Amino acid sequence: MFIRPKTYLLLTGLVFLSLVSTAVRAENPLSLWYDQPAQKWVEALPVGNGRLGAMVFGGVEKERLQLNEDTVWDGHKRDRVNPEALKALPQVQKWLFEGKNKKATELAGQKMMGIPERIKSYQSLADLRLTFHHDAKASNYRRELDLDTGIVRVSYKMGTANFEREVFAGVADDVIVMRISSNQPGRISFEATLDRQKNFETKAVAPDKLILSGWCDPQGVKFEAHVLIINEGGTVTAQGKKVAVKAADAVTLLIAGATNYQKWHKVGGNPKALCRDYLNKAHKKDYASLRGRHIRDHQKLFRRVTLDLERTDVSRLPTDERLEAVKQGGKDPALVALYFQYGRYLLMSSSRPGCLPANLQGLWNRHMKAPWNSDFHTNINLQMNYWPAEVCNLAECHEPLFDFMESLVDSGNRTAKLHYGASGWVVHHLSDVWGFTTPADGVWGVWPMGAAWLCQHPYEHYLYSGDKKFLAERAYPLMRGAARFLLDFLVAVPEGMPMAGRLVTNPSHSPENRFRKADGTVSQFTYAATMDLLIIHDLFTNCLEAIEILGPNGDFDTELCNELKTALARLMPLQISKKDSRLQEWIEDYAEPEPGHRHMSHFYGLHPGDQITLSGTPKLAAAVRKSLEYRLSRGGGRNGWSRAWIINFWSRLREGDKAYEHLLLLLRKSTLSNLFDNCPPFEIDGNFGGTAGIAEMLLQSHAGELHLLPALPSAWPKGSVRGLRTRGGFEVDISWNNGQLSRVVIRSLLGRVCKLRYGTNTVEFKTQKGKTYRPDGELL
Ligand code: FUC
Repeated sequence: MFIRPKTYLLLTGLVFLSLVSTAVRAENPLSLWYDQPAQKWVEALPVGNGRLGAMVFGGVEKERLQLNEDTVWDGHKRDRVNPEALKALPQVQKWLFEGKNKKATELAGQKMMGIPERIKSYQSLADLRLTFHHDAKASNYRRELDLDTGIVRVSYKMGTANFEREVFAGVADDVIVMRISSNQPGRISFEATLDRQKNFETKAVAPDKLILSGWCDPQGVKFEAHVLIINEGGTVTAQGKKVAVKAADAVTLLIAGATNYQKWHKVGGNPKALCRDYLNKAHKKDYASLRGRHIRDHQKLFRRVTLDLERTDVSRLPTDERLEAVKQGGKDPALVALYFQYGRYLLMSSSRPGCLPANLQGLWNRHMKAPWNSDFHTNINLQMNYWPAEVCNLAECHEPLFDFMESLVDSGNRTAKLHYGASGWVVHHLSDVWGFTTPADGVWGVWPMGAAWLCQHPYEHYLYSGDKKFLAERAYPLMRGAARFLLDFLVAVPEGMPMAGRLVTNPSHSPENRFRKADGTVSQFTYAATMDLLIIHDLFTNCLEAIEILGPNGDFDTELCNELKTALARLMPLQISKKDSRLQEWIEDYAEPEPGHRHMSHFYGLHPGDQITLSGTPKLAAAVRKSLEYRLSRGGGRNGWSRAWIINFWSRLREGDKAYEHLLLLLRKSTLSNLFDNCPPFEIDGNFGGTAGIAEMLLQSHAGELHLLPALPSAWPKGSVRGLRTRGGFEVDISWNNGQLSRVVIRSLLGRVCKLRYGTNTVEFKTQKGKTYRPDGELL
């Protein structure tokens, strides 16, 4: 086996004392690297092209590529509506208004849940295992993921021979490519197999080809994985379920995966033919050309943004040791830059046009029954996955989310009609690839706000791109349908109650949180949770804006426009506690059994919404701040995604040092050695929320102006960021020194007026599309 070089980081307090080893070799600031193979799945390194992905372990004698294809989902299409739901609704609503929460909960549990109320899991496709015949011990081992090329590389030495492996997932060729080479001829010998935990068959169908075929559900997904092994020199032979390579000079493996899944209601594809086709096409190109095409595709997106934060001695260590050093109090701002770029890499690798959106684990999942089924949770997680998409200049990676939303509309219409007697479309707190839109997992799944929250995303895509065709043809129809549902769903508070006549949601939840009533009973189920009001305000005001853009003469969708305005005027106002001035999470100032709860749903108006801003609504901003401080003082932020959200909150409150404190906590407490987010267990939302939070510290554009360095922490006195994007269509480069802005470059993509803020200084100027501006003189 390889010999692990001893790399010990000795820290006395914060003073870095000594460093031994090969560690100092790492100079690529965009590389995650390690001096040992992955022992566990959460140490392996991910590659992906949106649809097809692998976790690469890099073992010297035993290599493992755990493979994923994004449509390998258990279950099948079925009608999930509950025919009794609508009948139960009025009674549930009545009891909730009367404070009979327990009775309402029982009835909703019996009558309002989807049938069945559980969904099935996203699953692993297969494992490709290579067993090498090595005759010596390895030294100089190194395993790395180079974010700039999107290639995982493993290298080691045996005697005088150097060995190298490269793995990438090409977008254009839609296969995973692995190249194994040595600087000495005839040194590569290994056996390859494919397997999986269940429901599969595997065989070598030719001397150089392995196939695994499997299924998730007899009525659902069937899939195949094909591996073509192309040897240069030596021999390749089939031996039962194995392919054996002997004494080759170099070997290229082409790995294809496909399923019969076509749409949420259609499984007519032919995985065998698809895999063959992928391999035939890829086989026509040599390794250099496949690699070149991959790097070109990758860099086209990846290189749009750079972030430079200062490197320290710690920055030269392997990534796991850097993380450990930060856990021990070491300073490594450049690790934050790496984490940020890794977030962009992960989004590019798990969400490309034409594929499914990034799920709870992005694309990478080794389980047959994953934690939370590795599904699409719509009460924070799926949305968080896409927070970095626009600002981090990866707008096309946002597209799978819009396709997915459109795929839910038919089913969402049916659920709206049969569960609520409403028009429009509804999604509850989670979904799958089979059009699941009904309440799941228990009464707290009766949260009909998922579609409305998701609708923020296509509208944001419009705000960044200014693409009116997209707004008219895709964003607005989705938004309109979700708003239509809510207009029908909103009910007036009955006469005799405080706030009678105000419009509220009923039933309602503040996602996953509970409250204690004056009589001591604990419930989750209520009416008018604050988050609902914030989401509704967000959606309705966005719809009104869109109506104005699409019909500047006031002649577009006038009926809906009037309904939205009337409803907004009657919507229940937000409540600030008379006891302690916090923004209330519920309509009543309930006590909280878990005051440090991971969800902070009532801060939605601060982020990701924009109803609450420091300058626009200072009183509400102060109330949110109080609630946030209270949440944190009671242990809030324990989960990765929850911590990531806190970074965004503090950034919006322009508290750079506090945002940074939580960014450090995200790294220290919720990050695995391969920099995957640890919810726990691994969940990718925290990576994306953290990445968005870093962008939010450097640039904001939600309040009608481009705010430069709104939450720059004192820990980053010097740095630069290039290529972030803003609402209104600008691309921005910012440099700073001694904690002060030193340079700003604005590229105008739409020719709009640019309003800039730095601290208390502001400047406003007209721009021309395609032109670049350097207004720093006016801001400093
Ligand atoms: C929600 C969260 C959990 C987890 C799950 C996927 O239920 O409260 O922490 O993220 O989604």
